Amino acid sequence: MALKFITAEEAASYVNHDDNVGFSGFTPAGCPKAVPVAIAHRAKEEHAKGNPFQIGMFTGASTGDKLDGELARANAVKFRTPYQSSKDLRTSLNAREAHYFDLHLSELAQSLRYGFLGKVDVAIIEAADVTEDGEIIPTSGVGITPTICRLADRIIIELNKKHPKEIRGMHDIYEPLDPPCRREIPIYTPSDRIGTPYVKVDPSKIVGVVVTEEENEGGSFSPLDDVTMAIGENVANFLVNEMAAGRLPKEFVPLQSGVGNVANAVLGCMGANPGIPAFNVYTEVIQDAVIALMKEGRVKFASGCSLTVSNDALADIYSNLDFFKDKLLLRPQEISNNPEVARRLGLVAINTALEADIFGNINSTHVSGTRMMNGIGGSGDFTRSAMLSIFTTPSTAKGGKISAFVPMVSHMDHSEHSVKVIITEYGVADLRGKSPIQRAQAIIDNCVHPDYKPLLTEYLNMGVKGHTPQNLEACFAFHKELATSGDMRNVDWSKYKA
Ligand code: 0RQ
Repeated sequence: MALKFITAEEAASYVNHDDNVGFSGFTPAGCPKAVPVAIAHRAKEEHAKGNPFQIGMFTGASTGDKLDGELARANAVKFRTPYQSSKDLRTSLNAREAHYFDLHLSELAQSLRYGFLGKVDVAIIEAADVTEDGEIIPTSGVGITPTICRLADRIIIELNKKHPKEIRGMHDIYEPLDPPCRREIPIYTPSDRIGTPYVKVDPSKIVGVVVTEEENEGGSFSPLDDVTMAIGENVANFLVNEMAAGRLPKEFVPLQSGVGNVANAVLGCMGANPGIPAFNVYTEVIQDAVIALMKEGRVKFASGCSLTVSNDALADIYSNLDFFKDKLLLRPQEISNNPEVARRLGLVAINTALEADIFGNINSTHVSGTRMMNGIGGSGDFTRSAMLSIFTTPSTAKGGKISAFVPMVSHMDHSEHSVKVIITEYGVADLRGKSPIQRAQAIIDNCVHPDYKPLLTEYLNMGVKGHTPQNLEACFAFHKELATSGDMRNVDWSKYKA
């Protein structure tokens, strides 16, 4: 069947008010750009005429500004799931202008198949190639592409010429069957291929192909500072000690690491540490540090859902495909983040906390318990199922006015039952096998900023009875103090003592 080539504006005309739209990609990698911008224009035009125009959005994870940013600014978002990190969308979610459902990333595709989230009307897919018989080669991120393509009534392809057709072979597309027919996902090492190198769709559903040459919306990393370097070194040294103690195999285990500067620094420090052998990565986002370590022979293979790399790193990969093609594999997020696979491979999972409490519970998402930051992302998929789940965080935020460690988290994403180790620039709190009071002591001794150690020690010693000595009158005193004086260091416990 011949493909129909259309403009982005024509493509946007296939998206109607109230439609649920699924987008390819994972982080800005692999997301469509031209069609979302055209949909945002259409929304603004309709709004100017006094007509409603808002869509429901299913994405892989966060997206680029041309997707989330444009649609949020056009007030075109009715509903959005799962992870986001757009400043403008965040503002809109926190103003409750758009409804946001924060979901574990591995669960989205099956939730769509199970019908939990409504219909998928349209799928908009960035592709490096598409054939007349319906074979789509994704670009640098996969996300939920296979599932939305299968479920959607209409498929729009953004054929982005910035991504070479020759990346065919870098993807492994697999969708599990649904219960009661589901079998094990047969991945036993990160490099195992279990699917096809393309997404196969019914070509009659492709309503049009928009040819683009859109630049990748690749971010950049801040220069490493003393805090991120110290966290990275503490993680690397901790892992070397774990190997020496025989708690990690000498061949090492595959690594999962979150996104951002800390994650990049951790990977860099692990690569530089001679005590850690060359390792494999089984993760969601493959960042710049992985690519650099691959070139040095320190990372042997990386399986992920996206190449969330700077434009320079992506250009490097594309101009050296012979080197990278047998070392990188991009999978749907249902597989890259699959708890079954994470448990089987025995991952070391490293994610970043927004806030932790002294008993080991983690808040990854809500500032002061109310304002959404980004979302849980894949952190829950991995934390619960990894062999060793580590959270990293700088000990303070906002110049020391906020302690990353509080008596009780103001929102909980990962509980004390899943979190095994917490690491800051000051050191490592190993929480395994410890009672609540022992965990609190380990965190205060090893991770908390010196300004907050006396305050948290005093909290622990208030004489509250019970297994976990939470003072229900005082457990949010840090947050209340931040709201009133703007500095958690001003907490005065005498106000809370009888
Ligand atoms: O604010 O940007 O205004 O300076 O939060 O903090 O230290 O720069 O760290 O960029 O790695 O983000 C948890 C949000 C950390 C992220 C979080 C302020 C701080 C700064 C960012 P500014 P940093 P990062 C992979 C796996 C959840 C999901 C996850 C995240 C800004 O890592 O979203 O792990 N993780 N997914 O000043 C108020 C606090 C604060 C605070 C930090 N306690 N209160 N503000 N900040 N702590 C992703 C995917 O799955 C795709």
